[in-house]
Amino acid sequence: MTDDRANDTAEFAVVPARPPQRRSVPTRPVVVAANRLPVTRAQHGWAPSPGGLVRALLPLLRASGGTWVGWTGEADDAPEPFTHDGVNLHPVLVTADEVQDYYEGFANDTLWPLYHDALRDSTYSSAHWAAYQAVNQRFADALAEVAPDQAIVWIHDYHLQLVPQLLRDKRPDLVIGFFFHIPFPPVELFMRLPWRTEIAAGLAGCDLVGFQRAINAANFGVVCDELLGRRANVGSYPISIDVSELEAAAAGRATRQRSNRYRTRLGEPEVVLLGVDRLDYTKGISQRLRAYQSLLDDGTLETERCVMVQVATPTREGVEHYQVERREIEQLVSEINGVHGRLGYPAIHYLYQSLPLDELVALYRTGDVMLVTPLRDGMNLVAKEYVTTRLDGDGVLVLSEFAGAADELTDAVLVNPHDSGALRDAIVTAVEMNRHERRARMAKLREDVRASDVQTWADRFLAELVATIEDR
Ligand code: ADQ
Repeated sequence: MTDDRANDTAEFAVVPARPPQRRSVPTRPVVVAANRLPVTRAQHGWAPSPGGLVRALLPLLRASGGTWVGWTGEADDAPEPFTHDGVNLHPVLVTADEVQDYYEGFANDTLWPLYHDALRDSTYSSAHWAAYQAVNQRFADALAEVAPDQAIVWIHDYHLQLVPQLLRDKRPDLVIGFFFHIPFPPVELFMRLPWRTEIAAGLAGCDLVGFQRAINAANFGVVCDELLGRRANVGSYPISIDVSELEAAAAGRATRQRSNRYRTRLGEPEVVLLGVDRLDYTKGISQRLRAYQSLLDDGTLETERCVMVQVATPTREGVEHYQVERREIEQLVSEINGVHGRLGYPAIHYLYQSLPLDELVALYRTGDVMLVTPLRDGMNLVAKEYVTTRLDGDGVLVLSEFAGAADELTDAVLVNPHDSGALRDAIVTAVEMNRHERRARMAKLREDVRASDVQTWADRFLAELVATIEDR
């Protein structure tokens, strides 16, 4: 990399990604169910949770008089239903025991690892299963109570797989859709689950089950066929981000100035390598750090030239696999800095923190090489956020083939992160890529994300869900 990225100030003009139009979206009221409500408790009242999903769905709920059903995120906390910013919110109780057994236990220590290629051993506990059933029943009861006649109910993610059939039994008038944010595993792995038939039957209560990738939909099709002897209505609906929001956050002098300050604080390196993930073993952070370490060890990369920044958001700290992963990452960071750091210039800057959007975006603008190398990921929004914020048209995305985003973002440097040699090669390719190729690839990546934002995703899923009942 020989040219000076920091001096490159030409930026794409920011125009709205898509006019705010509603297409064939439902005339029926929409009710959303997700493990978490779209708000969290703040010092005074409630604050909206960040994220494209919330921004995409709230206008729909507001316009249709619909409701969002979910947990506040705190144990034993179930306030009366309330309205926030024009949207009806219906809290569902999760007790302290259920946080352990339903949330940390069944959802995040049974289903999460199994659905992510069994990257870690799952726990199979009948007490956890009983809590999962109880919470799913509570969600189904709440939905049956709040859903208006003939409403559309859109259920999100692996925490709530039993809800569709439980709800269908109580309310046959409803249109029920489900979206998996995480992968759905191949039948060989799914069959390990002692409660596989109950879960498949729970999902089969839907009119439409949506997945991130076609392969996930096909996996579920096989499971339905083998366990239930029937076909399911499935489709792939790759989720995206709120392009306008991210572009607006990235535009303007404040972001550029912040990014320049970051670069100065990093010691004006020629190349900043960046990783931003939840601290989850599926994200491949330790494999990425080892690849960087080995490139420093053999002198392929030098700290006079490169620096790495890894931001890891605290997550699921009550689950042991996460505690182990954190220890491993922090051990690696300290080994790398111990051997390769210089006074005042660590080889890797590590933050175990969640960052506000303006800082995150400035960091994306500082990262010359973005390393998104999960071992398995439903989609991965960080990859889409990175290219969307690169209004300067520069930057290289290294992207795992095992992230759903790889289906769309084919102009990234694609890599198999299970192959340590390939990971090393991909990093070197990205670091050495010439300016012409960087800009050509980034232009295509930005086009790909702009072509389909989170609103398009929600509109498409709901339109296809409503279409399914015409065949009923
Ligand atoms: P996640 O596994 O949480 O989501 P991802 O898609 O990468 O993964 O989304 C993470 C979000 O958190 C991004 O919006 C990112 O900006 C934000 N984030 C990450 N680190 C942060 C930090 N340190 N500070 C602040 N924000 C941070 C699940 C699935 C994914 C799928 C999404 C959406 O696992 O595969 O893409 O749902 O369907």
